[in-house]
Amino acid sequence: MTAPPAAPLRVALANGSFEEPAVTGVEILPDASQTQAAKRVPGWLTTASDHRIELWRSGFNGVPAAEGVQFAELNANQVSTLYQDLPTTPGTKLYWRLYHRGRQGEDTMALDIGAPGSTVEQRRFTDGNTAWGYYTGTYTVPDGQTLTRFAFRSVSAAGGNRSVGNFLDGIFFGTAPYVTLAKTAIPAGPLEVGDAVTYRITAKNEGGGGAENLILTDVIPQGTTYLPGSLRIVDGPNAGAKSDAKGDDQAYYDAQANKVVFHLGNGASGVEGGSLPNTGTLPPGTTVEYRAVIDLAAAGKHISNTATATYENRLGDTPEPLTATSNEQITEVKPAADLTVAKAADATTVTVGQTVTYRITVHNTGPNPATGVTVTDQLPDDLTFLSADGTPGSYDPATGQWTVGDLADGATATLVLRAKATKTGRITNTATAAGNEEDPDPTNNTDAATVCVDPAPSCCDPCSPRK
Ligand SMILES: [Ca+2]
Ligand SMILES: [Ca+2]
Ligand SMILES: [Ca+2]
Repeated sequence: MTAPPAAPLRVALANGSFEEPAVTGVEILPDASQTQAAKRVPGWLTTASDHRIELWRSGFNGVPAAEGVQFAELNANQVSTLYQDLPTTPGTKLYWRLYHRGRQGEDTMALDIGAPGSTVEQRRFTDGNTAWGYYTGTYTVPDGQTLTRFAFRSVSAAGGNRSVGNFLDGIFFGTAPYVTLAKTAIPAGPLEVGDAVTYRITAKNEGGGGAENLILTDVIPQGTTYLPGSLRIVDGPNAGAKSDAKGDDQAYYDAQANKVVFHLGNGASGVEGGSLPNTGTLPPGTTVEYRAVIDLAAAGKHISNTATATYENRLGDTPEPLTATSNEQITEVKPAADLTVAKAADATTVTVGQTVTYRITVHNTGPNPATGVTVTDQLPDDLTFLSADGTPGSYDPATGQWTVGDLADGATATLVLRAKATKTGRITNTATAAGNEEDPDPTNNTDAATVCVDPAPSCCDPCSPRK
């Protein structure tokens, strides 16, 4: 199993929507550095000497949140900067978006990004107190910068007091979504023709932003047949069994293209994919499965298959289409050989003392070579063994076993078996073939021949009841 490519280092703000911890009305709480405090604001730090951050509940003083039910005021008791420091990989493109609003009138704040201690102003935002302003942008991490500060600085506020005003909400700063797919087969194998195999695919978003319109597709592997009614989202959003029909839920089987399709993530529907949060929010990602039965054509081969997904990065101005490919899942299938047996006698009626000659053939209809082939044909007491010619192989009259050995795909072996009739009556005997490989059709492994033995000299029909 090949491993999927390693994901780039994820960058994502924590608590960017200020939803944690839940507050009533307005609360001024310790920042994330104050680990001794039971109730503090995770993710965010402030330059204020009292380490306090002000959170508002949506609707307090008539101000609605831009996203979720809470937002922040930039300064609590002091004029300060609100920030997070995030490990970054130089050269990485980071996306940011935010909502900003004035409190008493038009407030202005600056966004500073860079190494801690040497941040650079990216942009200023001025918004009034009647609506939230929405802004987006990008930032590419410079050479050598392995820690990046993302900071908001109060510039001015309508009331004249810089510690009042500048509401913030719905902030994202981080890397693009990056979906990884991991595929497994259960059981791992080797499997036999006719076995059912469960394919399970886990999608995780190792990026920062949500993976939008996430659609996973898996073409049913060559050498297998989709098992109807086996679509399931095992865990993650919209978990549960899904129908094969298209449009009624988050998955379907496309018989024409012979593929399964899953719409994944929050808000996924019968018509479009949803949004898969990053693994900081949803560590196990989301897992789907379906089942397939192994075809005879796959006998002795390897079944290999990869799943793919399409999704979008919507952090920028226009959606960026992205794809993900799983590891190649390989399942070994044991060889199979369909042996068939035919048996005939040279005459249907003989007299006591005459020789009966049987011709027994064993044929391998494949698809793989057969090994260790034997045909068991035990002569009944009323027949005395005379001779046997196997082509190939030899016949042991004591055990009744014809040891054929290997039989190539399409090959036939023949045994000519001669025996002397010693008693009148109807004699039926049977030849049965077996080999080391799985036989997908055991019903044709046996054949029988019947001979009537008359008394010598002939006087009557020995196969009719005696008088
Ligand atoms: Ca919020
Ligand atoms: Ca369906
Ligand atoms: Ca057979």
